[in-house]
Amino acid sequence: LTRITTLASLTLAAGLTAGISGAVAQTTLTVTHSSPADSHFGVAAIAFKDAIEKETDGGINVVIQRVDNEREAIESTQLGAQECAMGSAGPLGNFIPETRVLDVPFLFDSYAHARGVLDSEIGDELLAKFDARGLKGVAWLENGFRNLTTGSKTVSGPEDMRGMKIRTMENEVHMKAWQAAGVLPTPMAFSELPSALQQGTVDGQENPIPVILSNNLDMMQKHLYLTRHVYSPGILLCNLDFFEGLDDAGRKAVQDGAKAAVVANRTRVEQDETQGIETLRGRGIEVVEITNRDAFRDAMSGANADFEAQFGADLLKRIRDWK
Ligand code: EAX
Repeated sequence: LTRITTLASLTLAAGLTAGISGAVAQTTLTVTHSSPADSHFGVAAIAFKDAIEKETDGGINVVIQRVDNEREAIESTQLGAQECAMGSAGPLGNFIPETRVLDVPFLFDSYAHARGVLDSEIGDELLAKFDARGLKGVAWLENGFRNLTTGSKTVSGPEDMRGMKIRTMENEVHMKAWQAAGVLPTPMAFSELPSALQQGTVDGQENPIPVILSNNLDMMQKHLYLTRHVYSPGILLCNLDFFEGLDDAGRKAVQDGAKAAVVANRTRVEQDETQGIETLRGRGIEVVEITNRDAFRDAMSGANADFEAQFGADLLKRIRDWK
């Protein structure tokens, strides 16, 4: 009798387990980003989640989490403590050095140029480098062209930037280019920026319109110069073992989710680049169009020989000439 009871309860327990986990096991995918929900990365995360959950009928449950530090989010994805991360590609070169080529100032002329390169085999070749570092490069997102903002100091040409302390991302290509222009680059995580601006530890910072807008950086700065000095890609990456551990349908759902994220992200960047600039102007920051953009290009070009040595003149030319 005892034995029969045991068998019956084992069967019952097995049945319950199957019942709880459903017909197909549910997988949780946590994706982090460091921007407000109402931003170019916030809407991308929501599009990613909605598309994946719909396609897998809830088989993959996507949890969106906001974190402070983009570099730490990549690290934690690499270690498998979280499944995926999205955000600016600013700290990415510290993990996948080959991607640093994209950070060269004045490399891209327009959004169409940058998107064209990232969507081409050049972008795919770079994504393929992630595997060797335990990461799956799922898709290139977009942060946008970066613009200079300052507090009390004003800038009418690049010579006015000499000696200024400008907060940069933890990105050595950006830092080298600023140094070439005589700026004192001050790298720090984005989460440290508001207090650095408020306390006057730095004279200014540089970020794309979607970032300035969604984080209200105009409240801490007086002047916005539309320098568009460097294109800042975004990235969606996942832990490689996690991605490869999914079945075919799961991997396809993540890739389709990424496509939806790219569309939502780019659409929002475009909207911010038009209406967003007007919103900023209306809120009171001085918005200055740059007519001498070539002078800024020349001022930052002192590091170009270094970049050619580091990335190869051929690759740089291939990107610059991309049609
Ligand atoms: O992800 O660190 C930065 O300046 C980034 O552009 C920002 O956090 C958006």
